[in-house]
Amino acid sequence: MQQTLILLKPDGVQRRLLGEIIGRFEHKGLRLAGLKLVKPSRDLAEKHYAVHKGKPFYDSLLDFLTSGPTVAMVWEGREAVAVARAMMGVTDGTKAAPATIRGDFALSVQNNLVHGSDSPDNAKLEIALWFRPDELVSYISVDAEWIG
Ligand code: D4T
Repeated sequence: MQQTLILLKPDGVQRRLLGEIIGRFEHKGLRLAGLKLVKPSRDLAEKHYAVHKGKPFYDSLLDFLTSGPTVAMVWEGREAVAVARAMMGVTDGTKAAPATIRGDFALSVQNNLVHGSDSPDNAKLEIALWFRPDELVSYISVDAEWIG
């Protein structure tokens, strides 16, 4: 079963969109395997966004991610990485399609509410960064046969 790391970034928590956004992943049929509220340290934020080090927006991005509580989640299901990315919409909220999370709730590029892993390999690395193995819960959902 494929897993993906989803972050509800500090703007999502501050704007009280947690329930709305968790509901979307839940209703899609993905299964929650891990969930916690974190105020990310600079070290964690640097590791998470290491690929962007040196880019003009890097420092501002780290300030943003460390500015307040973030909800870290692991969602799993068939093609979970691609499914979650499609549900999030493109990075720039002004260009994200309606009915995506960013399309419905974001105008900003930086403050775009959610992060989702961009490949199954990166998902594994990111999940290991944000969660200890014993913080993830493995179980069978009772509606699994209906959801596929
Ligand atoms: P994440 O990684 O947060 O899921 O976002 P994306 O996958 O959609 O976008 P990304 O990796 O290209 O960018 C990561 C993060 O940086 C912010 N950002 C990006 C920014 O502030 N200014 C910029 O010009 C870009 C390209 C937004 C998301």
